[in-house]
Amino acid sequence: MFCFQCEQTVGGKGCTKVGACGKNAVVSNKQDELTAATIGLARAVDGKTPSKNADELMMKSLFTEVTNVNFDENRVEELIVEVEAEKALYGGAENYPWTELWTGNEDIVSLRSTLLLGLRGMAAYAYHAHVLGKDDPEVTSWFYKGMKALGEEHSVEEWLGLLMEFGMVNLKCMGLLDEANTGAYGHPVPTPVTTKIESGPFIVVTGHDLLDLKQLLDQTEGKGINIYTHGEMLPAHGYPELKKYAHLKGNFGTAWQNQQKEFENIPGPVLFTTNCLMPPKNNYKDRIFTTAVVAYPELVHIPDGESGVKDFSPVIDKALELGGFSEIQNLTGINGGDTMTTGFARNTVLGVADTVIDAVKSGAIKHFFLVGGCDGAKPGRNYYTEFVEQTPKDTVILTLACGKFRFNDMNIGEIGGLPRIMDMGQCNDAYSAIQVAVALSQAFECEVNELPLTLVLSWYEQKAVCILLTLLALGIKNIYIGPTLPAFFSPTVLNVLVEKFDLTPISTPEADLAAILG
Ligand code: FSO
Ligand code: SF4
Repeated sequence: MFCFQCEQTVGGKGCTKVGACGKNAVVSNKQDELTAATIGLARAVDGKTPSKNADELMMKSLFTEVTNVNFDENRVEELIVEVEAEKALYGGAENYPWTELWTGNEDIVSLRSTLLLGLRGMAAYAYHAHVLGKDDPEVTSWFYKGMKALGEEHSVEEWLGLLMEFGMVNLKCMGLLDEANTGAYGHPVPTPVTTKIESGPFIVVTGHDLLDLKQLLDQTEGKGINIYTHGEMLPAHGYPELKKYAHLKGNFGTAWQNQQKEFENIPGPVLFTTNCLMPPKNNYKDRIFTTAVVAYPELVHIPDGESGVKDFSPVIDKALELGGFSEIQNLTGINGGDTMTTGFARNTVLGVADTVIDAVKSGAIKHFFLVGGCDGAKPGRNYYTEFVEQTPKDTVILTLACGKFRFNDMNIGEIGGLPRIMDMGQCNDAYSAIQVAVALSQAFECEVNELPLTLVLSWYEQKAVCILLTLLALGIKNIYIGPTLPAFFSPTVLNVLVEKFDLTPISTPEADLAAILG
């Protein structure tokens, strides 16, 4: 096996025996085979119109290969068989030799891998929009274009061109998901979320899929079962059509890398709708349920239902069987706070745009930071907590994705009636952040790069890769990135990114803040 797609890759170079994520060599090789088969499908479909099934297979296969999503060799094998059968309908084509996916000229491998990993990330977003009935032909067709391109020779310039084109397509895709989520559940509104867990049966839901949460809320209504979000599901509390359910009570736990501790002997089931699943420990293995493309051997999987409705009875029965805590649990976030406010997506922030603009003009707000991205287990990630703690009182912190659990229970005050930390949502809500930045640049009649705004990002897996490519494609410069740089950036590629986009590796909060505000 060889895999270097995420930030926790062994030695910062690559996992070669077993993944630091727990993925074994058999699964890893099967995922490479699946990648090679989807390149074959893209080749076979070239010049023809793909079926809906082909489109779904493209998205599902790429999503399946994302870090911490699928650990089940049988499920990956099934997908390979399905892709091969679909490919045959278009007259077939050679698959890419899967053992050569990560070999060749270092810079070409780097560029090719960056495109593939970006496509994997985008597939997750496209899939969430797709289950809500939203597809965009440009996004869907780019999966074929991108996968076909992966199997071809290109110059460095051509690869960079493809990456920038992809970045703009991913912007469309995040916009599509934003439209799907807000269309189905309304625009998020600021919502304080408690970290306390009430007594009685409960279910924890994690991942990004709001439709799974909605169906579970419907199926548990009136059953005396409370629902708690976890990780990337926290922003669900801000959506009017989800927050209206009285039994959507609060948030359990923090970011994904703490799950093996937080789920220890938990008296309720946990539903994983996307990533980030870690190999479950024996003391809670029987309460973990997966759905959609998430899979792990021996765990109960909730299949896609007839006419789009899943049957969550096994999860519900488990919640009733386990019965929950016998008394209220006064849990808190990492810094001891018992409330995590979310719901500051684009509609809310742009709704108070005049206040924000006046505050900038009067000097009350000196700078905006977007401190966002994924969380992870490395100790260097304390940088982000310390960075937020050290930001001056006249600055605002926008945040998104699961990295925020390092500071989203802190109360660092307000400016002009607005909290200094504003949670815009999941990683895909980077779309909201981009809309806000564009609106501010219009209001101040300047380029986004001239705004008093700095992006301080943390990355872990491939969704962060597609978002980074979107930001670069938009011409956003001076992004700080950490905790370490991707292993799949070769020194030459990194040089290009640093020279062209001023991409800056994080150093210390003190030094970076001084450089940014200096
Ligand atoms: Fe986190 Fe995991 Fe959104 Fe990622 S839960 S790390 S970028 O999958 O998805 O932020
Ligand atoms: Fe290693 Fe990350 Fe790949 Fe898992 S996903 S095998 S940890 S590089």
